[in-house]
Amino acid sequence: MALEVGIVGLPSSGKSTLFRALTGSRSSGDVGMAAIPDDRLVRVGETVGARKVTPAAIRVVEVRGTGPELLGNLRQVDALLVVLDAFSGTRAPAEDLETLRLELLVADRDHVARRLERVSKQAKSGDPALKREVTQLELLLAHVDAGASLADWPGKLPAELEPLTAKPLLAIGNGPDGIDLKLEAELAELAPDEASAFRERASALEEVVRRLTSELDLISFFTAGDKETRAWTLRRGSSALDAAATVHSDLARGFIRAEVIRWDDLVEAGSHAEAARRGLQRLEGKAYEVQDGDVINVRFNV
Ligand SMILES: Nc1nc2c(ncn2[C@@H]2O[C@H](COP(=O)(O)OP(=O)(O)O)[C@@H](O)[C@H]2O)c(=O)[nH]1
Ligand SMILES: [Mg+2]
Repeated sequence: MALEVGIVGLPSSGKSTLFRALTGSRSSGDVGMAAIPDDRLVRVGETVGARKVTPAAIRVVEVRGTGPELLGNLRQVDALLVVLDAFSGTRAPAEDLETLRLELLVADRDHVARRLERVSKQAKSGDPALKREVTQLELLLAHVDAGASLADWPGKLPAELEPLTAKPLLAIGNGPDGIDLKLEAELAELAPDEASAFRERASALEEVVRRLTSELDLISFFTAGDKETRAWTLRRGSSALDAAATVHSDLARGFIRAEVIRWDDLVEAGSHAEAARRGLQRLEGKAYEVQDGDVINVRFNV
């Protein structure tokens, strides 16, 4: 599954502008895809003569308000991007960030309260597991009502809760001292080379990818075919089997071995055959820990 981020912020902070800067799409829909720029992928694609080069992508979801119901659409995302108005001179970004955090807390409280209401009804059947959940939800609600966040809960949370307050949060100051989103949204419509001539710094997309990579501890691996060469993201520490599952469930189910080579070794050798001749390609099992920049070919059997 692709990485997913949610854009939140107060009205007119620049949410739609960030959406356009990341996805390059003119319309500000609710959901779009941002392609992760990666020079290594381009070089690997050239080396194997790929007819198609597909970057890894981030699914970007914009919510157009801060009510609990709208924010509730973000329970599946991997991280939240909070846009703060630092361009108009009329806002205090640090205060707006606190307001946003409070909205997330309220959305989580609302979520727990709704679930408690539903599970309480079901628990009337006498099911002991449901009764236990009611007790736990009551404790959680008291915890949140005391002003704490679900992220501070000492025990294990029911998995279905997916608290917003527990998600990594990247604050994006929209303005000349942070990311100039208005400029970035305009540049996102140009060809990358053309756009970079207007910039002194990294693009909004590069900056967001850099921060997400560090916050979520992500790595990239590549699959290199002449038909298609493609980049994928994983959490650091993931196994060859996880990598296989990212590409296709069949590859994980029928996993035999993974042929692994570092991307720069492949580029240096000039082809898979030459890399193999030089002994740069290894055979690894399911448990192998994938390294950033690995080129992986899964041998499988279904
Ligand atoms: N000057 C300036 N205006 C911006 C910037 N970002 C957004 N705006 C303007 O602020 C208004 C609201 O932006 P928008 O992205 O629609 O905000 P949203 O309500 O959070 O989606 C629009 O008119 C934008 O053109 C910026 O970095 N600089
Ligand atoms: Mg908007």
